[in-house]
Amino acid sequence: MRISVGSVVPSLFILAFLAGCPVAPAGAGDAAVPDALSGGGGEGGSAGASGAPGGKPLAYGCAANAECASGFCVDGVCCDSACDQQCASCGLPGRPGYCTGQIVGDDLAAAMPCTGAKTCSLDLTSPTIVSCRLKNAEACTSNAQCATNNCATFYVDEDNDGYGGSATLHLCAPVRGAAPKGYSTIGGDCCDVDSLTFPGQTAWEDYINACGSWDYNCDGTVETQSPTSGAMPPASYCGKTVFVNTKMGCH
Ligand SMILES: [Ca+2]
Ligand SMILES: [Ca+2]
Repeated sequence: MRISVGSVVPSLFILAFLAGCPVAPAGAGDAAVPDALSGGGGEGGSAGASGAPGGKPLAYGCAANAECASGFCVDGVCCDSACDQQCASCGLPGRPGYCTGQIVGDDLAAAMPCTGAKTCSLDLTSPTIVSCRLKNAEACTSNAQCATNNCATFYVDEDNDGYGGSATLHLCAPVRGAAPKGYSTIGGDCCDVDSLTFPGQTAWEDYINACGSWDYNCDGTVETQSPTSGAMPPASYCGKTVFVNTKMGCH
């Protein structure tokens, strides 16, 4: 039995989503499901549709194909097909006995298991409906590769001030998910080795930062005295030229 998507997908998709019930998959990953899969004998044995099936109806518990009237024992229940496509299951809640697309979790019982770095998911960007894609924290280059449909950019935050510098990492992540330890979702840190220098910093320091700059708030402007109190660097900086040829004043 072929699992098709066809014109019923939109309504099935909505119903399944509301009920927490998966919808029919288009096939193994992004590939079509071959008709020949339906005669393949499932997981529990070799009796198959052409053998001498037992009498158990769909959804009844089983350990071998021969126990089922359908000839297919899949995921521990008598199934309406071999159901060995990637991200398809016959044991999902609400649909036992019927081969159904699996939109969450690993699929270990498939001709091409979906596990390890990947997991089953809804593919909102293509008509495939279900597909095997990268788990969270796996490196990615595009949203479509991720089970969450989100390939996030994280910025290396070396000084742990909440703002990352120019170095980035792209990982699959939940939408608006938190950054891994050592990273930030916000970039723009012009001195990522000084935790007192970051975008939006309002506290002015009377000493040059670890990058040799007086641009303490990363706005591209050098502040050689406090914009609020007018305080200036200590006398030890008097007359010295620091950062982009800015000669410090004396006081
Ligand atoms: Ca930082
Ligand atoms: Ca500045």
